[in-house]
Amino acid sequence: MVIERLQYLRDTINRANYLYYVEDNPTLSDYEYDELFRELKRLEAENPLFITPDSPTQRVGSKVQSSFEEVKHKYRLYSLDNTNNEDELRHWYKNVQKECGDVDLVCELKIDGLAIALTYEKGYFVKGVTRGNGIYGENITENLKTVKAIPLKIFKDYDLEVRGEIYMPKTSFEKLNAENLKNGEKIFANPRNAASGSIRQLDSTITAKRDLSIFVYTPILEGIENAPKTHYESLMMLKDLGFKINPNIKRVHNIQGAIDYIEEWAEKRFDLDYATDGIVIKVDKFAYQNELGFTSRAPKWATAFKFPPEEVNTKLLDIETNNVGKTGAITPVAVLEPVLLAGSTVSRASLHNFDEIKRLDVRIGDTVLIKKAAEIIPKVIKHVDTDEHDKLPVYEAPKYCPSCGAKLVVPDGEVNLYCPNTFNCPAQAKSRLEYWVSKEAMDIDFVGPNIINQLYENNMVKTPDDFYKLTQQDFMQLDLVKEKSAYNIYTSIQKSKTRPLAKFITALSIRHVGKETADILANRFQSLENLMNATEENLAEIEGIGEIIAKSIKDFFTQENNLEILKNLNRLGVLPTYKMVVQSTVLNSKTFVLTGTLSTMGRSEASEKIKQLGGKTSSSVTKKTDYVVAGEAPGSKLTKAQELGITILSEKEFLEMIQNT
Ligand code: 1X8
Repeated sequence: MVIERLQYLRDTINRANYLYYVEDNPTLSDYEYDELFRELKRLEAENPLFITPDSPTQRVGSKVQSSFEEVKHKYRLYSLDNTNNEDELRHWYKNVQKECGDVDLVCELKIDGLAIALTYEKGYFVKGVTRGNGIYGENITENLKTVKAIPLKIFKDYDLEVRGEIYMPKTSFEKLNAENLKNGEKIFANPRNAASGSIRQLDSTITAKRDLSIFVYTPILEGIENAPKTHYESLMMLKDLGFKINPNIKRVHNIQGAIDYIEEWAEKRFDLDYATDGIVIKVDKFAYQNELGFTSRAPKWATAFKFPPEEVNTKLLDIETNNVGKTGAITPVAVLEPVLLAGSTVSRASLHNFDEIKRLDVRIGDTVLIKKAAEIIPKVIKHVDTDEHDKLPVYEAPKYCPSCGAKLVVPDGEVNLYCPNTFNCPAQAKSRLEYWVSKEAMDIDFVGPNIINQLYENNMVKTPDDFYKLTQQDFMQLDLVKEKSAYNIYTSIQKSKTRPLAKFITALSIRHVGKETADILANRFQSLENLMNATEENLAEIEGIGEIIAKSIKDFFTQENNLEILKNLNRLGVLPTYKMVVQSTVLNSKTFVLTGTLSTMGRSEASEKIKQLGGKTSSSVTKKTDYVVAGEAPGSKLTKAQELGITILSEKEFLEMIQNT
């Protein structure tokens, strides 16, 4: 009796969920739904042995995890090649035709969300994993169970893997941000980030409160009896199994059909309640797909047309100049009348530097065109020629530092304005101190902008050497710092005393001396003393360091207050270390470029190994590159290397090379 009632309640609620979240066709009132749900919860509490994995009560989230387990995908998730012009698209189809003749294509919207793989066993949802790098992903099963459009049980008892895209509807994204703003919580930049942040919550009860949905677009048909023979039919199969597929799919007979589809959706996509960033085009027949096969990173039987980055006009309200960086550079920021751009509200944009403002003749009060490429901060492209523009005063760059009032300078050959006051400028000093503790530099944990601000305002730390004068007791004077965190702060500062020389040089925030240059300097001079004694000529001769950098370094080491800080650091026991680089005959002075994902180590680990063995790494392929190491899904760097005839190493070859030395 109870068993039957439980079965009835589960089925009724699951059916209502399906109609509401998949078919978008509500049947029960909220009240009726809640009544049934409460009864189910009560009966399950009384009969816990009868709780089934597909019960709707399993969707509320429960587990708090400390991290997500990394899992290897059973079937690799490939990337999609993409293009943003019609000619390339026609070219892609020509290549298809060469192999298969005229073929039908399926056009689908490209959803701007998060790719995931769902595994079903005997019809039950058992595992959900993020795409990750396509080979490894994170197990987010508990969180995915809270997404109501994902069936916990499908209509056939298949063992099946499907791929799809998790997304947050635009309206839910706006609502979430409005609420978070009210509660002083995190504001997401766009629906994609909101979806990603929500589905990667370690506490699944938080995920359960977020409105997430999914479109499923690919089944893995291995082992399915009487499996469909075309992609289009496989989408129909997914629909029949209870999955939510995108309704705007279309089968066309040639590339013109696909181009018409792209044109149709170029504007219509803005009326949808989910973000799309392109159109996916796939060869329909699996027999043809198999004939075409894959490149190392993507199927040849599919491609994506990416919509061009969006542009929009808005008003330039102000140009903010109070941002003083660690090198003293003042970066102008455009303050804009808020506008919606590519799915997020934009109220600030980059103006790069004052030269750019002059070049664009951007004036406060102008209507400006702003543009956003995927994931990048929006940027001001130009002013719009209006009658007002001519009446507005030409923008004048500031002359004095907004923080300390010093006269700003433009060093020779530069476009940026700099405050020359280093540690005597409060804003610059804080930026420098923040950089000192950062991962890239001295890597001091537990000291963030808030602690630095307090230390600075209380006159406890004005320059980096001051960090090393403080005791655990000193830190306990700070707001919200108790004994334990004071201890953590103190020990991580002490631990940083013996950082490698390269990190120490990086931490000094010498203009033009970032991580890469600091590496070169550390390897060349091997001690701070040697570096300080180098002449400008010595420096300028080093490969990778020109006259401008040499001058900047020399300037830094001639300034009295810098020398004072360095002397104090030394006296306080901050003694950077230098480990001789093991010279490898094979790797010595060779330049490597890494592309794609390595399965045995991260990119920074690989870089580190190359450097330890005397090689160098670079981020772009040029004639000077000696080796390109191609991991999984390598990008355009591989193509470039092939064009230039540069030796390409597989991961295995690379490992052999470093192991043999
Ligand atoms: C990525 C996506 C695909 C589809 C939709 N949205 C995406 N973001 C689709 O096929 N309908 S396919 C895909 C991929 O293969 N990387």
